[in-house]
Order: sequence, then C-alpha cells, then structure tokens
Amino acid sequence: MVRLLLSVLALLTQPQGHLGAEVKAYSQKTVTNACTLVMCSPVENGLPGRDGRDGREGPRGEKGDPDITSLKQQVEALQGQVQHLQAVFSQYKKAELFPDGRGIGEKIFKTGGFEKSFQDAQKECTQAGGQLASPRSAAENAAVQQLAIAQNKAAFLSMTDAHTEGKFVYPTGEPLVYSNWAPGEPNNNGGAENCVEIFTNGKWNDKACREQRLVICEF
Ligand SMILES: [Ca+2]
Ligand SMILES: [Ca+2]
Repeated sequence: MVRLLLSVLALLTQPQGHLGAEVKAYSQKTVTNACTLVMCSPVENGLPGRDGRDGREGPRGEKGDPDITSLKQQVEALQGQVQHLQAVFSQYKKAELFPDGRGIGEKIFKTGGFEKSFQDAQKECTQAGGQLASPRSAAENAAVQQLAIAQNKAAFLSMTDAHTEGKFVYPTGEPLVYSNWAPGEPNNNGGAENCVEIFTNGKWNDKACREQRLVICEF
C-alpha cells in the first residue's frame, strides 16, 4: 500500500516527464482523429457538411426463385446453345473438308493437291500448323487412302527410318503403333529408302525421300 502511494506520488510530481509527454501525445491524437471525423478541416477548404438523412425505403422486389432453379435454367439455356454450335460446326466442317479433306475422330487430313519432296512436304504441313499424315489406325489409313485415290497419286506419310535403319518412327521419335506395309516392304531398296509413301490401295512402301509425292497434312 505504501509502495503504491509512493508510485502515484512519483508520477504526479513529474508533470513534464515521460507521462506528461504521453498525455500530450494522446491529446493531440484524439484531437486529430476528431478533426477527421467532424469539422476541424482546414478553414480554406470549407467545412464538410453533416451526413444527410437516410432515403426512403425502396419498393419491394419480386420474390426470387431459389438459386437452384435459376441455375437449372441457365444450364438448360447453355445446353441449347452448345447443341446449336455443334450443329453449325458440323455443317462448316463438312463444307470445309469438301472435296480435299477427311475427318476421322478429332483428326483432319487435308491434301494440298500438289507433290513435293519429303522435306518440302514436311515443311508445308508444319508451316500450316500440322504435320504430314500419320495414320495410327486402319480407319485413319482409309481416310488418307481416300485422298490419295481422289488425286490418283501416292502420298508421303510423316514417318522415317532416317535415324535408325529399319526402325520407322513418327516425327516425335515414337515408334509406329500401326503399319500397313505392302508385301515385301519395307525393303530399303538401293540402301536409300528412308521415307514412306502410301499407294492408292492404302498399302505402304518405303521410298527415297527426294522423290516427289502428294502432300497430305493432318491437323
Ligand atoms: Ca530405310
Ligand atoms: Ca521400298
């Protein structure tokens, strides 16, 4: 008790000391805060007005559907739009692929109708954003064959065995997952057949890359 009294006494006898400074700082802070709230703004800017009264209550809105009903309606609307787009897309795809393209699954084969060496043919397709035809199934091979028949020309495929003789791979280096070699092929005839052509009968033959063959790209 005596110690407490002494402490209070000590504080009261130091008005210019630490406590005094704190009290002063607190007062200033309070005044500053008060100014930002009400009307102590600098005189040259004028005094801010008081807050206005609350406005009238607005008219009542219509009773809303539960969220789930609204979402269902939106989904149904989107389904309708998607169906419409699918129909339009299908129509455009047919028109676009006539007469020099074929669609199979999500893959599209298209021929430029001209013949090039393998290297130039490959360049044509990659510059167009695709690659040379790489049929990976009987169905895809049949689609490429139809284009060869339509042009009455044999066409280059993308695969080569330039890296390892006798081992044909796709441009990615992946080994073949499908092939349709003609009887006796690939025979690396003359020791220099590293590219693949597809005949109008759908069969494959390894062929010299410098030969000119129909360009068929896939996208
Ligand atoms: Ca070869
Ligand atoms: Ca051959």
